[in-house]
Amino acid sequence: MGGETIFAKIIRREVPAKIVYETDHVLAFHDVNPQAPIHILIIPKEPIRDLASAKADHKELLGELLVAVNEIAREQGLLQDGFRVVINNGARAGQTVFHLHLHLMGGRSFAWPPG
Ligand code: DGP
Repeated sequence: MGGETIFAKIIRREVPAKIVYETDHVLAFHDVNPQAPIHILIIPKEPIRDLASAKADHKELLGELLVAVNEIAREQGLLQDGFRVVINNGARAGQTVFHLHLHLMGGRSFAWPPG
């Protein structure tokens, strides 16, 4: 249910995005509405609606997403300074695009708890 999202169009290059990383299964690009000096979205190419929809079959893919975060954080020079990784699951948690994505943010300090 729900149809495809803007991220499906980005994967197909029908909507432009500043892509920073791509493998067979994963794509990463700058967030159009950045909440930090560096704010990158890491997504599976497979249109999984949210984290809660991921199955045991997605174990390898979920691992690939975190490996991608790590590589991108290094490429963006964030390892020394620290960075934050966020998944919003569901509208109440702030999810607005229903295609699983990880937010990688860095270049500033972050409060905890996040509010
Ligand atoms: P979330 O609220 O967790 O669902 O995050 C969705 C993010 O997606 C939000 O930070 C803004 C970003 N976003 C929405 N539409 C586009 C788009 O067309 N291009 C890019 N690059 N980012 C988008």
